[in-house]
Amino acid sequence: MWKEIDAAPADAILGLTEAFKSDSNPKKVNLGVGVFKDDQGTTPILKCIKAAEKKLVETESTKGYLPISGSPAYAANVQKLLFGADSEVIASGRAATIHSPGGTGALRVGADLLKKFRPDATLWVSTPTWANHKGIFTAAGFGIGDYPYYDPQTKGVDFEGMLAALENVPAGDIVLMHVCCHNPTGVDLVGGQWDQVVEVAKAKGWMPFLDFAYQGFGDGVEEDRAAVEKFAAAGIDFFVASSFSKNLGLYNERTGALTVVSPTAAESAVAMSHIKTTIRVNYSNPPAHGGLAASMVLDDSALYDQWIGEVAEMRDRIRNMRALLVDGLVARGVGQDFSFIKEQRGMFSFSGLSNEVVAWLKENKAIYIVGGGRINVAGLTTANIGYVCDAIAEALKA
Ligand code: PLP
Ligand code: TYF
Repeated sequence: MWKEIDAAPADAILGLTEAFKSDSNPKKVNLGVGVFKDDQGTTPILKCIKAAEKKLVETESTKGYLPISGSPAYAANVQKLLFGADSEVIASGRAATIHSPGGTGALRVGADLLKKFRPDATLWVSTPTWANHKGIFTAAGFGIGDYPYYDPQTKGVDFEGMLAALENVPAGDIVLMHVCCHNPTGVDLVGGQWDQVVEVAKAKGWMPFLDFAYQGFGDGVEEDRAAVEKFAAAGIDFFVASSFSKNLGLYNERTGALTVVSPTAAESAVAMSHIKTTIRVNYSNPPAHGGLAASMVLDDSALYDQWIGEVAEMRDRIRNMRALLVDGLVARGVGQDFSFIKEQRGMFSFSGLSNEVVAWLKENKAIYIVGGGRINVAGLTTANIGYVCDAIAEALKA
């Protein structure tokens, strides 16, 4: 059946990894795909996860199916992490959480669910956003709109433009927002700005859909959830897609969650019933291993403390590489100001490097950067930082 059909284009980010793998240059550096790497350039299994997995092997007694929504203990742990253990949302039972296959799965289940009850809604995304956001919601049948977000002039958030656009989003539409460590720009809203966004959501009646893929990579696991707590306190409907891919390093275990918050527990029960029917006709029930391991870490105070330390280590390493990159460029006499890279948060830096420079670095130096100039800062190591700084300095002079 495929004779007459053109091949689909490779994913812009994952395709870059394929090209990187087949590059024979021994100096090659992958600053493309957003996975954490340690200073040895490997994506490690966290020590807390290794310990949990050891226990799991000893205690696990079945590979029988999980419920459609995943393990209830996992859902309870996710809620504690999202809202804080003492949250009113948890006490009043107005959040419904399911274990999804990664944050991507959470976004897709949420999108399919919304399509049933808001079939004519538009999905609004930031300019720019993670490319897969548009793909996921388009696949679910939504039209896409965009709101201003990144201002290349200030290298910060165009908050005025964003707020003005959100004021005009019709009631019933859906607005996707990154809770922290915005992908690809690395710039986030600050506390008071979130208060204003919450007020607009409440007044205008659109549905906030929060993407929370990097909890702990900004300022800390608890600090990073401040925006989620603000939406929770507003008593409105909203969705959260969260993920343990990055902060627990569980990338290939597909460990995420969709949480649907409603004004009342009764509504929440109705929401859960429809989430389950949405999942049943998709993947039926989630894989177990990642959720069990995550839950074990979150339930055990020693493992939890170890995890908090490991997240801090990842966060600090990325910050350190930001500083080495900026200082390395200054030391090589690069006139362009890159100091903003130190202020950006999370794994990514919107570097301001042009597509020409990005192409030159790939062609001539085997340094792989996503089009648009997004750098995965975690791809930098003390071993390759000198090479990368030399190359960027040369590219900017070329
Ligand atoms: N959302 C954003 C903004 C991301 O950057 C990612 C991963 O890179 C995800 C969601 C989902 O990741 P996963 O499906 O691996 O949990
Ligand atoms: O680098 C990024 O922005 C992501 C990373 O299944 C990613 O695209 C890769 C694979 C995947 C989900 C996210």
